[in-house]
Amino acid sequence: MTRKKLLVTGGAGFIGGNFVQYMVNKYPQYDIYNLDLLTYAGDLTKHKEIQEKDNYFFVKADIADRETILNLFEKEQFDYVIHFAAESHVDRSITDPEVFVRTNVMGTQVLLDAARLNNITKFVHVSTDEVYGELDFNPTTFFTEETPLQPNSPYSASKASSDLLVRAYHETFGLPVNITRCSNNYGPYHFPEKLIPLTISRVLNDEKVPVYGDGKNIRDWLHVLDHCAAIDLVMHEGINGEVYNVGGHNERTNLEVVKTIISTLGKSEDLIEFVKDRLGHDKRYAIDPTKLENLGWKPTYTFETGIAQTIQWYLDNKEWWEQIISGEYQNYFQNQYSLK
Ligand code: NAD
Ligand code: TDX
Repeated sequence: MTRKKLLVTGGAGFIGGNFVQYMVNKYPQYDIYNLDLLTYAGDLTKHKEIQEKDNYFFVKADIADRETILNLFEKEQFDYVIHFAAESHVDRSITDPEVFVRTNVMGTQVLLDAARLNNITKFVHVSTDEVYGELDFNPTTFFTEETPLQPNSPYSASKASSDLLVRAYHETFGLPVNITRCSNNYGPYHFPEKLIPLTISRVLNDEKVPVYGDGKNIRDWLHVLDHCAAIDLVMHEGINGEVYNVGGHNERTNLEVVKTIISTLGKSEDLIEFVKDRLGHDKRYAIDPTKLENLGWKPTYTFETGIAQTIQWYLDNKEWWEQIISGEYQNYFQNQYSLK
């Protein structure tokens, strides 16, 4: 039997990186190709335990480079494409939106063309709940797959645009696609510009933690390994053309998240500093995952078990995040925040 070939884009990043490791270990019978441009958010040191495996391959490429991508697809004849590669940080999309359109919209369109011309079995587009805009604080309202798209940031607008292209390639060309829209992920290898790893790394260094506005905005936290299992399921069992929301009902205010980390690490809440709010800051995200649960998915982490495991991981893997925050990240941090 010929081996299945799986192309994972963005596999040097946070979620794509966890997914590559999960798939390489779970499916020795699949060849897993990790395609990544290695931007500031990509790093391959996380893959030292799988890089020698026979079923893992790395390709350095830009998803928006049409010629390279078309040649690669023609040569390798992938069965599955799982598309994570993106510019992913909302704050960066506020200061520099252009690269978000190039990578998230144009890059996705190049991949869709390559997939369409090479008869793939499935294209899974990893999107976000942010495309739905924001919810109010009424705890009984949730995003479903039917919620209209109302993105508020340049990041979420670029993701919504890519979602619409994926949908159109299914309707127009019959491309076998799924779109997944997940809530905020957290877990190992989360880049320290995002709230949870930023807080853990700064608290461990006894540095101030910037909380936007009043800290009452709500996010719905999903452990990255529960997300990986969801994508594995959608890839194999998802009905072509369908959207699946991924989330585990773990809503917390930002302040609750920051205080949980501070108390777990035995530090003082004096480290919290309220700073200027994010522009267009979405109030609340919360996912109704019923459709995916009906397909057979169930999260295994609660926020309590997941955050404890994640904090421990950052304690055990200091060299990984210290190497990141000591480089170009310093300039980013100084420009983004004016902390005392
Ligand atoms: P990340 O920023 O950690 O990683 C993105 C990866 O994409 C990096 O390895 C980067 O080098 C690569 N990349 C960027 N531009 C590229 C290009 N032009 N060509 C090839 N590779 C390129 O992102 P993440 O947090 O792992 O998010 C992965 C996906 O999941 C994104 O599509 C994001 O929109 C989506 N998502 C993330 C979250 C979250 O909480 N992190 C939640 C919902 C959805
Ligand atoms: O320094 C900070 N202070 C702060 O209060 C940062 C970085 C964030 N925040 C707040 C803003 C948000 O309400 O914390 C919340 C979480 O912020 P981020 O970690 O930047 O995530 P968010 O903007 O919610 O987006 C994330 O989830 C959806 C991912 O980065 C996106 O890629 C994904 O689509």
